[in-house]
Amino acid sequence: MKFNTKAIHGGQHHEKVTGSVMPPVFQTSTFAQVSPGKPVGEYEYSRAANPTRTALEEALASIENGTRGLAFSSGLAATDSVLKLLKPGDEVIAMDDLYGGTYRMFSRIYSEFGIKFHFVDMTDLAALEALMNEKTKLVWVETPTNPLMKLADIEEVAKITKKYPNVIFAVDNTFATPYLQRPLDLGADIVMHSATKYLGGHSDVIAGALIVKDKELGEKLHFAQFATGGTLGPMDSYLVLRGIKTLHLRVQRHCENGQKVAEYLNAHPAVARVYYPGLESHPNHAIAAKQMKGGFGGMVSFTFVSGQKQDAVHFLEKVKVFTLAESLGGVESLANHPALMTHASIPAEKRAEVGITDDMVRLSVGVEDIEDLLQDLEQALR
Ligand code: P1T
Repeated sequence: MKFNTKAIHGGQHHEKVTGSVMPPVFQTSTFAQVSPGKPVGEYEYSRAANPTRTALEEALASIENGTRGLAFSSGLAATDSVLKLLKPGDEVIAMDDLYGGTYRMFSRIYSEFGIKFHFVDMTDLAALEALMNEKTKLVWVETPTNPLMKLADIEEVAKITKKYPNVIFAVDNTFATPYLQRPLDLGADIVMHSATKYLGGHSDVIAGALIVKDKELGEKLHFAQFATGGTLGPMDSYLVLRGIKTLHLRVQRHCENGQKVAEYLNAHPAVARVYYPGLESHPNHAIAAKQMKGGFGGMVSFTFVSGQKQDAVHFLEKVKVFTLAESLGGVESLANHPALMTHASIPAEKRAEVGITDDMVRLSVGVEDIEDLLQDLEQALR
């Protein structure tokens, strides 16, 4: 099956009793047993598994070309289950630009448990290779990154991690989506999503996902999830599954609009720098063209010629079609100030070191008419 067909049918089948085309929302915590330990069907308790969640998990595995999908109560709950595979003394090498909440979990929760984190710019493969050692257990990459839109070459990172048999290579594929980029096919061991974003696609659910090819790794991750409880509820599972059915259509439009917004901003006299992998001037454009198939996504960051935080703040107060809000990946356009909002949990010195400036705005370009989006940007920039 090709991608668009998989988005709609992958792992899906009619409900057995009524023929219902969409899976019912099995809004139940538990399932009857005929004798102790012998449930009526395949299910016992919804923390372990629930049929609506199973339908979503099979769709997730299908669209990322994995064998197992797991649906979590948030993107961070998904990441948390990966970190639970580690032990004190283990080392993690992570991209230096990450969603603020991921950075906060790594630096303030798991580093307290004796896990050592190295944050490095993985557009420089030699810098990654120099940090790899026998204690390295996890390499964590966002690509494109949030909010600087840097790209790591997944195939090249996998070649390095594969030299170390005990290293797991995980890719946060939230920004690219499996429509554009399938990390498991490029050598990653785990794909992670904030399903809150493009997979759900309608800004109405908080959810996360992990997808793997290796069955044993899938079992370990399911055990961590089941044993510590970060599972997605049936209604939210239904909403994400519903979202996935139009993922390909939405992402096509996000890419078209994203490219036009990036080009418009790039030519605007008030704009200093545009961060969008679809611009030829983007330092990692060649990697993007190689590993993102069919477009460059809907996320665009930019800074002001004035370099002034106040200009970014005023712009964000003025947008009307774009909504000033955290999050991304929904059909509606959103605008965000990373330093004050999504990345405020990263210390100011660290933000400055990585390049998240106070005059930076991040746009999640939605699927509205492009003329309305450009007019809105124009009036707010004015
Ligand atoms: O919010 P949650 O579903 O827990 O997902 C966390 C997360 C993980 N990875 C990436 C790349 C993300 O962007 C996020 C969440 N990000 C935002 C809320 C944001 O506005 O950037």
